[in-house]
Amino acid sequence: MLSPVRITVTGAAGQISYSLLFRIAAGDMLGSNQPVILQLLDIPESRKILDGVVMELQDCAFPLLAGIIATHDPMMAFDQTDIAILVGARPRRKGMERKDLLQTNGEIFRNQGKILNQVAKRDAKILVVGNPANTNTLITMKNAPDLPAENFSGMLRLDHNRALSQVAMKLNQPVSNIKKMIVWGNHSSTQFPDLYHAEIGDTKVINLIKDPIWIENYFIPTVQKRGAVVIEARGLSSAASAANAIIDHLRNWFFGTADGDWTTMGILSDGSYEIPEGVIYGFPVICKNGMREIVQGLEINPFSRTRLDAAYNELTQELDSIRHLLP
Ligand code: NAX
Repeated sequence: MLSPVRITVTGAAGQISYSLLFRIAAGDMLGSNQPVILQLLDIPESRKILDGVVMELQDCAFPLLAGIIATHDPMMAFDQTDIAILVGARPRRKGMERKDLLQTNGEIFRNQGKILNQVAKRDAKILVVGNPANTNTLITMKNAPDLPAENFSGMLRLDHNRALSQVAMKLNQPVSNIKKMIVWGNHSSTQFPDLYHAEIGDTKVINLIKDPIWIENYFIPTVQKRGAVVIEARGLSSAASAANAIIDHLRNWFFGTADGDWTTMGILSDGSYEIPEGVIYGFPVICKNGMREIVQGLEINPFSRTRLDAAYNELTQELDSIRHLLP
C-alpha cells in the first residue's frame, strides 16, 4: 500500500471544493491505488459548512481517504503538504473594482505563501485557482522563496477545456481527437485561446474549420467570456467544471501529458515567446516525470502577437498594483 499523499484544499467550504473533494477522495486525481489525507482550510465564518462537508466525506466511506483535517489555521492546513490547491478567495462584490479584489485576495495569498514556505514539504506542488489566479500565483510563489518556482502554477485549464469543447462541437468530433490547444496569457477576458496549432490527426484544425470569422467573432469571445455566461445562467460561477479542470491540471502535472499533445498552465514567464520574465502566464507545456516545460518554437502570427501582448500588458498592470505584497 502506498503511503498517503497530503492534499491541502483552501476554500474547502466553497462551491468548487464541493465538486472537488469527493473526486479527489474517490481517486480521480491521483489514481485508484493512492491513499490521500485531505487538509481542509476555510475561515472561521465558514466552519459550520465545512463541518457539513467533512460529515459527507465521512459518509462516503471512501477506501482511499486516509484522514481529514478541517481547520481555519493555515499552519495546520499546510503542514507537510504534498499538494496545495489554493481555491479560497473572496468573491468580487457589487461595486468592488478589480484592483480592490487584487488587493484583498493578494493579502490572502501573501500570507499563505509565507506559511507554505515554512511548513509545506520542500517538493510540494502548488496550484492557485482563486482569482485573479495568475497574479495570486505570483504573490504566493514570491512569498515562498524556499520552495522551487517550478512547483507553482496558476489555473488556465478550465479555459483550455472550454476551448477544446467549442472546437469539438464545431467539428462534430470527440474532444479526445483534438490536440495541441493553447490558451495564452491571463485567466481573464484578455486570454487568447489559440487554435492555430491545434490538430486532429495530421490535419490542422484551422484547415478543417476554414472560417476565420467564426474563430474571431465566435470561438475566441465565447471562450473568453464563458465564465460570465455561466454566472448569468446559473446565478453562480463555474464550479464542477472548475473542479474538473483542477483534476486535469494536477493529473497531467503528476502523470505527464500524452505523447503528441500538450496542455496549458499558468507558469512563470522565462522570456519564451517574447513574454518578458516575471509574470505568471498561460503557456503550452509538456509535463513529464512531475516536471513541465514550455513548448518552444511555435510560430506566432501577427494576429496572435497582438493578443499575447495584450494579456501581458494586463498582467503587468496587475503586478503594479500588488508590488507591495511581494517581498
Ligand atoms: P466560494 O465563494 O463558493 O468559496 C470560496 C471559499 O473560500 C469560501 O468557503 C470562503 O469562506 C473561503 N475563503 C475565503 N477567504 C479564505 C481564506 N483566507 N482562507 C481560506 N478560505 C477562504 O467560491 P468558489 O466558487 O469556490 O470559487 C473560489 C475561487 O475560484 C474564486 O476566487 C473564483 O473566482 C475562482 N475561480 C477560478 C477559476 C480559474 O479557472 N482559475 C474558475 C472558477 C472560479 O471562478
